[in-house]
Parts: sequence; C-alpha cells; structure tokens
Amino acid sequence: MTAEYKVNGAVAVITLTNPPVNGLGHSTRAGIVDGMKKALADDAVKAIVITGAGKAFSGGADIREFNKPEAFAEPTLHSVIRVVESSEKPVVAAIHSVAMGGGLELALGCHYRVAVPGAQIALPEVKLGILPGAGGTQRLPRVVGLEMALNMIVSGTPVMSEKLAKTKLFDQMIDGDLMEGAIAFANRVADARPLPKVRDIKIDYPNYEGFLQFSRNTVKAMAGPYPAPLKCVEAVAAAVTQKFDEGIKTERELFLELVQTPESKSLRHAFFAERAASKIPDVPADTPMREIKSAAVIGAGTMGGGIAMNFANAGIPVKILEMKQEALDRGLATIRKNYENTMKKGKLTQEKFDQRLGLITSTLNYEDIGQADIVVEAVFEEMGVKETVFKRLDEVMKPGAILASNTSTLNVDKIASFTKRPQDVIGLHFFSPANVMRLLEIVRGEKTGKDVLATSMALSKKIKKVGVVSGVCDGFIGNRMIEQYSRQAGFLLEEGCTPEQVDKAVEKFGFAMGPFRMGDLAGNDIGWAIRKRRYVEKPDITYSKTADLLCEMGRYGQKTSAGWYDYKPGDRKPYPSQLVNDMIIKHSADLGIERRKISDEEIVERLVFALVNEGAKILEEGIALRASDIDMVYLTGYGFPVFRGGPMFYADTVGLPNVVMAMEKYARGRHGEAWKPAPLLARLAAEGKTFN
Ligand code: T1G
Repeated sequence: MTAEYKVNGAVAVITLTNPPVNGLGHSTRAGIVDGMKKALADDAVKAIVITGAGKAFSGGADIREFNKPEAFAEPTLHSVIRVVESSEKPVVAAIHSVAMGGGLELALGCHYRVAVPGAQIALPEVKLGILPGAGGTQRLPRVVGLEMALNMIVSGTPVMSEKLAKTKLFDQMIDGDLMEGAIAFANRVADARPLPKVRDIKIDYPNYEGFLQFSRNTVKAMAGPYPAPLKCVEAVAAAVTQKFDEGIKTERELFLELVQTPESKSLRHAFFAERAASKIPDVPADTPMREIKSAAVIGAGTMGGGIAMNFANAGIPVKILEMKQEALDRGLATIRKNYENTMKKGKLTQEKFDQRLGLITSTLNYEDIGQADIVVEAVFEEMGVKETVFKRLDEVMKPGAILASNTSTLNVDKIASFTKRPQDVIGLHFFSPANVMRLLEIVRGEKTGKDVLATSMALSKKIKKVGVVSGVCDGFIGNRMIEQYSRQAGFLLEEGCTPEQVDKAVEKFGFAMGPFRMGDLAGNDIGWAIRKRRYVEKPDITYSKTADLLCEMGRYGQKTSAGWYDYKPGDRKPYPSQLVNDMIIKHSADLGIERRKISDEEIVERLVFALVNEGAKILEEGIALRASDIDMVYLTGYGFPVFRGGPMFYADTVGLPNVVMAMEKYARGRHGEAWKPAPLLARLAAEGKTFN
C-alpha cells in the first residue's frame, strides 16, 4: 500500500507515499484506512496526523484510474473521508506544496488542518470536465465561505495557503518545519472534545438565492460547450439549500453525470497528452543537458521578434541579429508595442516590462552572438537563405551551442548538412504569434544529439511551450496535416461552398477559426509560395486553383485589406466578398462542375477526417511518437476544440470504422484518391481498435 504508518510519541503519522503527487489511487486509499485502524486500535495513540511525502500533500484522485474498476473499489475516497471524520481520535491534516482535488477533500474531512505557506490549494476538477466528487462542494463553502468556494470550484484556480490563513480552512499556519508543528498541534488537541467537523459548520449567507442565480447566469454565459461549470454551481448551491448528507448525494449524482461526458474524457485525455509529449522513448529522463543561459535569434520579423520575447519572458538574455538597422528598429519597436499592450491589459507590471526589455539586445554582426548557448534562426523560408545563415552560424557559434531553425516545413537534415556539427542542429518550429501560441514542434534531425533533444524539451517547458517531437518530413506534423485539410477546403469551394459556409461549419464544430479566416489572418501568400514549390516537387498532388486565383487578385488577406473576405480599414471583421464568391462560381463553371448544396456535416467530416488520415500516416511513419502528440499539436497550435480532445482522439470517439466508412463515401466523389485510408487507420478500424 502506498501510505506509511509511524508513531511519534502519542501521535500516529500516516504519510502518503504515492509519487509523483500522492494521487489517491486505490492502494493509497487502502493505506490510509489501514493506518487509521492501527491508530484507533493503539491506546498509546492520542491523535493522528496525515501528510504527504515528496512534492505534494496530495494532487487529488488518481486520474489514471478514472473509468476503471479501481476508481470505485472500496475503500472509495468517500469511505476514507468517512473513516477519518468519524474517528474518535483527532485527525490533523499537515499540508504543504499541493493540496488539490480529492487531496483537499481528504483534508476537509479531517478535524483540523495546519499548513505551511506557499501550498497550492485548489479544487481543479472543473478543468477535467468534472466537479469535486468527495464532498468538496459541500465542505469548502463551510470553511472559506460561499463566494470564495464558488470561485475556487468554478475556476479550478489554485489559491496559496497563506491567503486562506484567516479562514476556517486552516487552524494554524506553521512557520518552520511542518511535521514538527503538526505533531505539536496534534498533541495540543489530543484531548479536545467534541471533535470539530466541517460538515457541522453552518453557512451564513443572507439572500444566497440571489447570489446563486447571479452565479448561474454568469457561469452559463462563460461555460461555452462545457457542462461542468454550471453543475459546479448546482453542487455548491446544495451546500446552502440542502442538509449535508442530501448535498453529498446531489454532488455525487452531478459528478457521475459529468465523468461520463465526452467533454470530460477529452479534457482528461488532453491533461495526460500534454505530459506524455515531453517523454522521448530513446532519450532517458536523466540525459545530461546543455545549460541555456543566453540565446540569440536571427531575424527580427514577426516570428523572430516573438521568439525573442519567449526567451526574455523566461528571464533568458537574448540578442537579436538583423542585416539592416531599419529591420532591427522595426522589430524592436514591435516587441516594445507587444509588451505595452500586455501592460495596458494589466497583465504585465512596469517592473516586468522593464526587466524583459532589458534582456533583449540587438546587433548587426554575427560575431556578437557567438557566445550564446542557443541560436534560433527565423529568416525567410527558403533553403538558400537557410544555407547562408547556417554556414555563418557554423563559423561564429561557440562549440556546444545549439543551432535551431524555426523552419515550418523545410528539411532539417539538409539544414544540418550546411554545418560541421549536425549533432547540434535541431528544428524549433514556433507558431505565430510566437509569444502567444503554446505549441513548439521540436524537429529531430537524423543526427540531432540526444542531449540537444533533451535540452530543447526542457527549454520548451521553461518558455511555457508544449514541446512535441516531430521527425523530418515536409510540414512535420501540423503543417503536413493542415495541407490535406486545406485541400479539402478548396475542393469544397469548387463543389458548392462559399468560404463563409466552410468557416462557419468548422467554427460551429469548435475550431477557433475556419480555414479561410485563418488564411486571411496568416497571409494567403504563404500557402501560395508553398503550393508553388509543391507543384514542382509533387506534380501528382492536385489542389483547388481557387487559392491561387485569389492570390493572383492580390488578395493576401488582412494585410492587403482583402482576402477570402473583404475588410474595412481598422476593422478585422471579415465581410463576405461578392467578388471572391463570383470568382469561385466562375471557376466551378470553368471546371464544368455543377455546384451543389453541401451539408455542414460533410464539410466537418471532410476537413477533420483529412487531418485524421494524414495523422495516421505520420504516426505509422514514426514522424510522431504517439497519437496523443498529434492531438497536442492540434489542440495547442491549430485551434482544434479541446472539448473534442484533438483529431485522433475525436476519431476514436466517432469510432474508426465510422471514419473509414465516411472516407469510402468521399472516395466516390471528386479527387477520391485523397480518401484512400492510411494502412494504420484501415487496420485499427478492421480490428476495432483506437489510436489512443
Ligand atoms: N492523478 C494521476 N497522475 C497525476 C495527477 C493526478 N491527480 N496529477 C499529476 N499527475 C501526474 C502527471 O500526469 C505527471 O505524470 C506527474 O504527476 C507530474 O505532474 C474525487 C475526482 C499536482 C499541480 O486535477 O494540476 O481529485 O508525466 O507534470 O507541474 O474530487 O500535476 O510524470 O508520468 O503536472 O509539479 C484533481 C492535476 C483530480 C490535479 C503538479 N486533481 N494535477 O504539477 O507536475 S480529480 C487535479 C496537477 C479529483 C475528486 C476528484 C499537477 C500538479 P508523469 P505535473 P507539476
């Protein structure tokens, strides 16, 4: 069992020992009950302390057990809390570091709680699409008050223990050694009777109905497609409108409803997918890493400036290199403006503003960046330019410096071949805006050193990115898949859709932005340049010509105030363009296509399953390490709806045989060759298996 029992004088200490965060899995729950039984049977024991070993008191229920028999195997968390709360000897929770979810609920079942400052206190279940299911919605309002409890439960945001010091949550804040303080406290209360129980505390909140109704309206407005936030309000409402045991029943019913929802399953999948992405099978966790104390960025354009900000935000000094002073000045001005905007929104203090800008320097000379521990090239996406830059970097960078390219599609092995140190070369593909988007594709070259890979993955965490390892192929993971998505979007225009209809259909599905609004934002000329390269390199792949015709009209998107949509000066709102729709209709006629009415369902299936099919090929070729990595790429870099878990998880939810059946239907239409199922997808579907 993963809980230890030790007696210290007249105090029994039960320590949770289930690393890394003392998740309350079955063995830990059984260990607590076992310890309680020993303590209650031992006359020499007058009081009991429960605490957690390592870096947490407890991170809550073991999410890995959800929807598995262990999660509901006795002793359930409810039973554990009942044993603790009904103990006739005082039980004291000794809290440090993290007390979250079921961990906090366990502490709330204790008679007393002591803590050191700096502990994260939270009921974050709503972030997993559920709600506190072991009494948290009934007990927390009784110790911190209705409003604070509702805010904590609906947001899931941690509150530092010292901020709750004056509430009934904590009986004492411990200065110095937690266990010394906790045992001393336990000795002091050993004979105190009656033992205080949180469940007996009355909630005093006049006109609570008005507050609850206001909360319902507010939460309904912000919850979007997620059912959990509103049910959190209902559960907390039960704490004031029902007797304690009825409230517990209400909470349980609401919890069981939520744990089965697809939204919760998707959120739990995303939680683990993000953590799994940082694991690289052939790069052990203890691989020695290179120290990154300074950085350099080549190019002060949109990407270079955003990349430099990531380093500054993480406290890493960064030097930006440009060829021309005016380009440098423009880039630095953009960075300053970005920070000013953040400060205006109250999300950056003047002190932080000054500190970050102070970490960013600039130069026109390669010699000045030679001592940086890492350099990220963010110049024009053309192999000739990359060659010039990397040959120069090979000359000036100190030995052991990491040479990274921000290329979004080009061959990282070829880039590495321009240097004498291919083991130091890696792709670090940021997504625009680079200082905002969380995704970082870490492109592993054939010769990239394992220490360079491990260092880059650790760096991604330090700069608050989700690092996902990709092998070398055209477009890596994200852009290679979006290519097929964009092809289908173009074909849909030729067959009968307008850009607005396609965008609205996928935005209703949950995408942050449809393909045509996205094109207008990113610049349609970027895709145009890539297609021109593809027409030469891969002449057998067909694309709709509509996107080329649009660019030939000079309609690159917002940057030219006209793209798939029209734009008014100073207004980013897209207005459907009669000119573009006429161009599309004429193009269909030129192709001899009779336009037809196309359903939203077909639009979504063709765009999303195009992603899934290409993702299956990427998985099979080993470009992506696991299906959940592909999901993370789409959840953090392409605005795929989190409540659907990512393209591969969504395909699992739909059922792979259903995905293949839909593809067979589209294979009978135009460009049917695009719908040949990837071998892995066909095999998994035939075997009734899933990607994840
Ligand atoms: N269950 C299982 N594994 C967990 C876990 C959990 N609750 N929390 C973390 N892990 C794993 C994680 O997957 C990773 O594993 C490792 O621990 C380190 O995590 C009835 C039903 C606690 C603040 O939602 O917010 O209680 O990748 O990298 O940055 O009402 O983990 O190393 O193999 O995030 O130091 C409610 C979720 C559960 C808390 C630590 N609790 N966890 O952050 O480490 S539901 C939560 C976190 C519940 C009850 C309900 C964070 C952390 P691996 P990490 P960290």
